[in-house]
Amino acid sequence: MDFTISEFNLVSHVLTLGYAVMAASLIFFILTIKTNLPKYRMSSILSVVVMVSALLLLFEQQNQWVEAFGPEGTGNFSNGFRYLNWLIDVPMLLIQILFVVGIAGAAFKKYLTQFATFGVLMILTGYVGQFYEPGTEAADLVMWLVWGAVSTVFYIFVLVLITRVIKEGKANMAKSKALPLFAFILPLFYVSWTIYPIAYVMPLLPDLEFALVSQQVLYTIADIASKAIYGVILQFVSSILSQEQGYEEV
Ligand code: RET
Repeated sequence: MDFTISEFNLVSHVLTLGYAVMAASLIFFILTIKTNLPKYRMSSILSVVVMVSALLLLFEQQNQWVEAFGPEGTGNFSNGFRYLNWLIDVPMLLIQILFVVGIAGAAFKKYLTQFATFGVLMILTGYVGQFYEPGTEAADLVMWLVWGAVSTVFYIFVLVLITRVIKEGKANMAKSKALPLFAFILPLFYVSWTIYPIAYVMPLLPDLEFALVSQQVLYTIADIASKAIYGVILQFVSSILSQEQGYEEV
């Protein structure tokens, strides 16, 4: 791989921005937890779990970029750390919204199991697939696309479930001032989560350097939107709902 200095620097800056946003958001979620009623606080706690995991794994991803393509680069770079991060974060992000929507009891257990199962299978099959990415040692176009397609099937299950959960949330918040903010989560979710499979297939482009730079930029945009912005919205929705239920921060 032959990156120009600008390409190398751009990816390095973007990866650093990624973990800096996770660090800043981590502080935000800790400091704002008390603006919420206790029943909503598990959402903030799960945001904290997501931020710590992303912070550490994205930091490692940035180190690997420098080791691979820096002045004494080894050329050994993969997105493996990201997949390990998603393995933790995907189930957490899907489960955290259940606390804000107010889904409890048997329905909570059902969603939790389905979210965790489909989320983990989506990431694991994608993880297997990325080993066959064009330009890598084990490059195999067919295997790469087939595993990507299997992962997409699980992704569609996730989309169906989250659409259902958000619909229930909208019904529960019909009379709340939080409704417009909460309603923003569905388009945010669809756009930010769909950037991941788009980034996955970027190496279909003929210019592999350009493809890999774009892939890192896209993954970072998706990470900031699906983890940090999503978490901040859920935090504000929870604090509006808490105020409407008569809660005042002590
Ligand atoms: C893969 C493989 C190719 C097919 C599909 C994928 C979907 C990935 C998604 C990842 C979401 C990650 C999130 C992480 C936040 O921490 C695995 C790239 C469909 C949707 C939200």
